[in-house]
Amino acid sequence: MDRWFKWDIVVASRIKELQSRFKDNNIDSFLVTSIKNIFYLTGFTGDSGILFISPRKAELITDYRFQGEIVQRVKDADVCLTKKNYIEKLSTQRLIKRRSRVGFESKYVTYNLYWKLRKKLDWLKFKGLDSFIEDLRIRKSEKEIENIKKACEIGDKAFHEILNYIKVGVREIEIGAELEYRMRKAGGEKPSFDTIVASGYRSSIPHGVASNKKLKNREFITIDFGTIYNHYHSDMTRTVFLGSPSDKDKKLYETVYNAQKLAREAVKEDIELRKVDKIARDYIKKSGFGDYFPHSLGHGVGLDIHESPSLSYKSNEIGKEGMVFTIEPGIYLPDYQGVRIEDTVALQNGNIVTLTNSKRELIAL
Ligand SMILES: [Mn+2]
Repeated sequence: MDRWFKWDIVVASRIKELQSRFKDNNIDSFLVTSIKNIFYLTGFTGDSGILFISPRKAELITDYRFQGEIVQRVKDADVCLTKKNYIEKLSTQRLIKRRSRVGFESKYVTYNLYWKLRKKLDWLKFKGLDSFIEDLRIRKSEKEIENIKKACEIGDKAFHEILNYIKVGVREIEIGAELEYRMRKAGGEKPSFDTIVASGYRSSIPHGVASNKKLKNREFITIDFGTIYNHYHSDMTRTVFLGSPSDKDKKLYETVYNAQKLAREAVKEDIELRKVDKIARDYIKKSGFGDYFPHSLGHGVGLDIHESPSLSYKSNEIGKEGMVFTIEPGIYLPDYQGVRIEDTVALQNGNIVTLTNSKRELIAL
C-alpha cells in the first residue's frame, strides 16, 4: 500500500527555475537522485528518495521511515511513501508515462542505477547533465547565507576557546578533538570535513589531518576546520605559532597574510574569479615563494564543503550576488613549515562580507 501526501501545488521558485531550463537542455523532465539536491529543492531531510520533476509538477518517492514531520516539511512536491522499489513505483506514475526525454544527474547516477533506469523506464530517452541543479546552488539566498554565517560563528567561537589549549607537548589530535567537541556544544551538527591540525614539518603538507604528533616550541600549527549548521558548511584556516617566530617565519606568515588580504579586497561583483586567484598568486610569486603555492585560491561552500564556484587560474566563473566561497592562499616550504590563512566570504549587495572573523594577524602563543 502506498500513501500519498498531495499539496496544493505552488511550485517553489527553485523547481520552477529548473522547469524553465528544460527546453534549453532538450529535456521534458528531470530525475533527481542526489539526496542533497532533493533537500535543496524540497526541504526533504530523509536520507533516501528520488524526485521526479515534470514540466508542471514534482513528485518525491520515498518510504515509510520518513513519515511524520519529515514528510510534513516537504514543500512543492507531492510525496509518495511506498514499500516498493522507488524506480518501480516511479515507472507506474501517470506523470512519467507521458514524458519522452528525461535529464538525470550524471555526476551521481551509478552505472548500476543507470541501467536499471533504462530497463524500467524503457520508453524514455536519457540525457546526463552534470550541473543542472548545481548551477542554481552557486548563488545562495539570504537564508542560506545566514546558515553559513552561523556555522562560521560557531567555528570562530570554538577556535577562540581552544587557543589556551595549544601548548608544547599536546598532540594534534587532542587539539582537533577539543575543537570538534566545542563546535558540537555550540550547535554545530558535525565537522565539515576531517579537521586538519598540522604542526611543524607537517604544516608543509597542505592537507595534514590531525595526527599523533606532539606540538613543539617554535612551530607553526595550521588548523583548518569547519562545522555544519542547518545543512550548510563553514570553512576556516588559521595558522598560529608556538613560541617566538624567526624573521624567516615572520616573512612567510606576512606573505600569506598580505596575499589573502589583497585577494579579499579585490572581490567584487562581476570580477572574473580567476583574477582574484591571480592577484594572490602574483603577490606570492613576487615575494619569492612562487613555487610553493600548489593549490587554487578557493572554492564555493554551501550544502557541500567544496562546490562551485572555483577560484583558480582555470576558473571561468564571474563573481555574482549570493556566491559564497573561500579565500585560502598558502605557502608550503618542503622540509620546513607552511602557512595557510582561509576565510569564507559572501558576495552580498555588491560587497564582500567576510563570514569567518577570527584574528588574522599572527598569533604567537
Ligand atoms: Mn577550504
